[in-house]
Amino acid sequence: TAITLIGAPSDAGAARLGAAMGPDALRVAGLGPALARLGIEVKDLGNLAGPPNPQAVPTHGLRHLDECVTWNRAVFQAVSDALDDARLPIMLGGDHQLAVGSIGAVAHHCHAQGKRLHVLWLDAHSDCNTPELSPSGNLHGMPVAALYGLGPAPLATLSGETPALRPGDICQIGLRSVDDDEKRMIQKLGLEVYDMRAIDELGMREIMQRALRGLDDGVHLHVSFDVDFLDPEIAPGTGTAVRGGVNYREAQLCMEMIADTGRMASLDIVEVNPALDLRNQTAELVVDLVQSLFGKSTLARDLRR
Ligand code: DIR
Ligand code: MN
Ligand code: MN
Ligand code: MN
Repeated sequence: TAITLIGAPSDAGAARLGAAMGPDALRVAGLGPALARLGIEVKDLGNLAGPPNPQAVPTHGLRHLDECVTWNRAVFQAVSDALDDARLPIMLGGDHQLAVGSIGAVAHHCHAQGKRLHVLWLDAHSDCNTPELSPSGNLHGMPVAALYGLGPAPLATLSGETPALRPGDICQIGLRSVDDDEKRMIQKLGLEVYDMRAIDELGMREIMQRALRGLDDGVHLHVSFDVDFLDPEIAPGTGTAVRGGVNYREAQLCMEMIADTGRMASLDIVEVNPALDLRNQTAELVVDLVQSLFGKSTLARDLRR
């Protein structure tokens, strides 16, 4: 694999400012060199350009739609270009609404290549609100609905594959904050969800075995990693931290089991907010975990090809 890092410094979809500094916090924490040390070729495209956060109030159930659409179009293009060059794109957010562009590009690519898309959504939240359902109006709570063709048309149709995702294409892990209407949406969309209770009851190993079932070589695995998946005690630098998240060992096992499949072909790292962090520890933790995601392990292992 060869990796392309794509910085997408936008926090227009979030409640709080600061996630726009996420790509640079990850660079300061040494993401590119850490991957290069694993023997992977890494190209950093730097940051995409886009509109600033207007800090407006919500209208018609959402805010900053035009800005978010512009950012997602830029992400869609950059991720598409990387995939066309047979490279593995890592989209560095920025807030999670940018996954509309990145996963849209991946869905488009899979359609063209005859691959089946499987998305692992690691998050404290389900992100399947629509403007009608959302209590906040923040678009980072809506990307999953948009990828299922719901919500504002410019986002729902952004990839040209509408819907970009179909039932069974996504599996969500780590949820512990879901709005009341969102619970119904999870059922309506038929999302496969493993919340924190499931992780408590079954353990991360069993959850990951279920989440990674059936990944043959016809599957493109996309991982969308919202860092609020992690417990705020270890990852405080994020805008909507929720207590009771995934701990360090669970996170490592999660990443290692994904690496063992050898199927991950694209990645989002979103919602790192250095303005809320302590000495960049969240970005540093993410770099550590992403090394495991790309195959770093304590012992030599035969599992991986
Ligand atoms: C909440 C929070 N469900 C909302 N969502 C977040 O605003 O829709 N997603 N933080 O990452
Ligand atoms: Mn999210
Ligand atoms: Mn989240
Ligand atoms: Mn699937």
